[in-house]
Amino acid sequence: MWQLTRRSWLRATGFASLAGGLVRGARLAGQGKSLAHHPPHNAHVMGTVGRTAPGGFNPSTFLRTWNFGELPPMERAKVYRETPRPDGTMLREYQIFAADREIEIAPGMFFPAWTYNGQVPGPTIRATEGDRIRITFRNLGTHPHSMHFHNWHPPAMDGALAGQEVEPGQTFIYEFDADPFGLHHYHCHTVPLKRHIHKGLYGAFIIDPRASSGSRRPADELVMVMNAFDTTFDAENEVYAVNTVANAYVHEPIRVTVGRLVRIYLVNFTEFDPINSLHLHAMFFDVYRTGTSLASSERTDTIMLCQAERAILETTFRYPGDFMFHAHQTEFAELGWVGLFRAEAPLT
Ligand SMILES: [Cu+2]
Repeated sequence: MWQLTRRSWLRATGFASLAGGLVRGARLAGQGKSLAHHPPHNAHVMGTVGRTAPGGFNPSTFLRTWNFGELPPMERAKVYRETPRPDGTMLREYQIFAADREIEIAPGMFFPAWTYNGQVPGPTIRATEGDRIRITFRNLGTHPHSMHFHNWHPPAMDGALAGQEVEPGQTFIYEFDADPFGLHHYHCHTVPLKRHIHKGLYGAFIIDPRASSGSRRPADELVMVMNAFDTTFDAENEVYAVNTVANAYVHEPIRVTVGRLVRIYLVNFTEFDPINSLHLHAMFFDVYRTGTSLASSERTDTIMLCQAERAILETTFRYPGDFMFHAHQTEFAELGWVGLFRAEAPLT
């Protein structure tokens, strides 16, 4: 069993060798293969050694995926369907299930998660303002769960009120209109809430403005959910990340193009810490808090969000090269919440 506390973890591993702690403390993914034999790459930044197993959750794919766009058409049709309606809006139908699953949060390090559709964060749901959303939610897990959306909806669809837990083996259909436009999210609202959220039951929910509300400029769009994992069950996190896997974007930098607008959908689902933040090196970005306005409220290089807060960030890379981004609670960064953008000149 995992014995390090967060503080002893920090003492044991230090700034540049988180991987040592991971290798010591974690079950190894590879059979008989020591991760410690791999030379640390990107050793100039703090990080983990090795990669998570292929075939599992891929943070790079997750970044640019919504409405199950990563799946082959036949597979996608089993979980997502869109039907045009006479008024020009869309009926969007989703199949979402809750299931217990061990997930890999750093190379060789597993966390007993509760998931939506087997992944943490859950699938990103995306609609246009005015669309109708219908979600068939099946609880295949071992505890009561629900889906609680942050948007306008009638109380019967809240997923948080007495009697709205969905028992194991049961199904509930959530149905509501996509309103208001903005960056929202969903999460389980079963008590004890902090445990149900922390175990992994949350996801991003994007509502694009309808034409009459205006539009956002075309951009390279990225979904980033800040999260963390308490691997010792002492209500303190040992591993921090954006999109679950510690240091994932150090090992596989997010490739962006110089001169092209980048839009980040940033959601904070960190449990046990009051806030989380994102700082982008050498650049500034425009902030649209909750995404409910098309006018930016702020231009900065650091944004702080409490749990369930979210913001759309827009920026354009001026220079080619690597740009670090991380939580500016530096302790979080040292425990996995750091990544890189790799900006490349556009193809001519
Ligand atoms: Cu739950």
